[in-house]
Amino acid sequence: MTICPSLDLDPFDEAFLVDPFAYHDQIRDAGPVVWLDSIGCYAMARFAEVQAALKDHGTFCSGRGVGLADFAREQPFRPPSLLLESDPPLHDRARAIMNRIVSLKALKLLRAEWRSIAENLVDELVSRRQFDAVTDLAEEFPMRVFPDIIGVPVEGRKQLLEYATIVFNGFGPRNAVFEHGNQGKEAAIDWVTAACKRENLLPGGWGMAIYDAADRGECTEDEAGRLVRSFLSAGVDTTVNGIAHMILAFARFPSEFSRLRANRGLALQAFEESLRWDSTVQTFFRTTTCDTAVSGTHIPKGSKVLLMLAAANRDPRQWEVPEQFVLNRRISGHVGFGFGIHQCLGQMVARLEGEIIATAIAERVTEIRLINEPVRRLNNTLHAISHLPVEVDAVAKV
Ligand code: OVV
Repeated sequence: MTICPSLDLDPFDEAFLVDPFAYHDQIRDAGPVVWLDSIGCYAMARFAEVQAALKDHGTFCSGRGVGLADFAREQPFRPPSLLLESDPPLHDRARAIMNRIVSLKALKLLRAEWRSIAENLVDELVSRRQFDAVTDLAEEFPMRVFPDIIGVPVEGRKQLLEYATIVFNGFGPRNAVFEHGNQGKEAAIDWVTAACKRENLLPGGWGMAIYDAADRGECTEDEAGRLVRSFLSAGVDTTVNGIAHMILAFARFPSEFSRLRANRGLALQAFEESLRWDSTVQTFFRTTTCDTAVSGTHIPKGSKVLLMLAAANRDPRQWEVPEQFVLNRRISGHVGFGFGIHQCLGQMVARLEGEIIATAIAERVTEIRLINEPVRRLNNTLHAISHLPVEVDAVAKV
């Protein structure tokens, strides 16, 4: 057995959260598994070990929470998610209900309408030349399409973004980012709790479809509400920041954006690669169910292990020039959506949103320039941007 190296580094302090990529080499190079004194847990940042741990859900479980808090010792701040914070067989039963709702067939129905919403939005932004790629685009587009699909009340939908901040900060320690980020957002919890109820969901939406499953006896009424909550927790801020970082990639790598303009068939690849390049969900934890060994390093039973997805997605052991956004690389297997049984349930929704935005931009814009550096919004889990002022050149009208 190798000795596990100990690092004096806090992956949730402000300097780290501002620029996590500046610290990943240190963690990856220290060893396949490291001990982080700052938070008192193990961490993995190399691609091979992160992917293997995600695959081995029997050893690296989710039911004790995927944040720093161990649900076996601490009361979670909300009832655990039946999908994210659960293990088989409960997880698989919940996932099956959701998979039937978020189906290829359901998504096919959305494409044409989402395209026209994206085209109208991008037309308007291009005519302005200068806009905020976060507030005017990356937040605006998902907010125009996603809440309608779930069928939540129109009044107060902005609360979805505030709620996501609370949820994703909650996976980290109770640090300054958690305290400041969550301040004044308490009302969002009440709004989401109400929005998950049967009587507040619109007929025909994915939210009500879960209650239909409850009516067929597939889950209880309480479970149905909690599954709606998963849609509302995971469905907005993730795609917001995925789209924001894709636009940032287009601005930082103009030759790759030109390549996309020359071949719009690369739109989906562009979104996928942007997710590898700057992974929205930076980290999730697992808890070991038994003593185990990872590449020769012993990890005792009941340990919290930080899986650094974003670091794995830039591991030079796996990727060539990982810090560069490159459209034509072989990208399958990246862990931006996770891997294994918990792999992102909404990944097809996210991809559809990303592909549609990449296409609409590539059709209308020849160049995207940053007017200012991105303004970061620190979050314990998400790599997030609050403002991204850009200037675009419109495609010449013929
Ligand atoms: C992937 C994710 C993030 C946050 C919340 C949930 C899932 C949930 O299932 O509630």
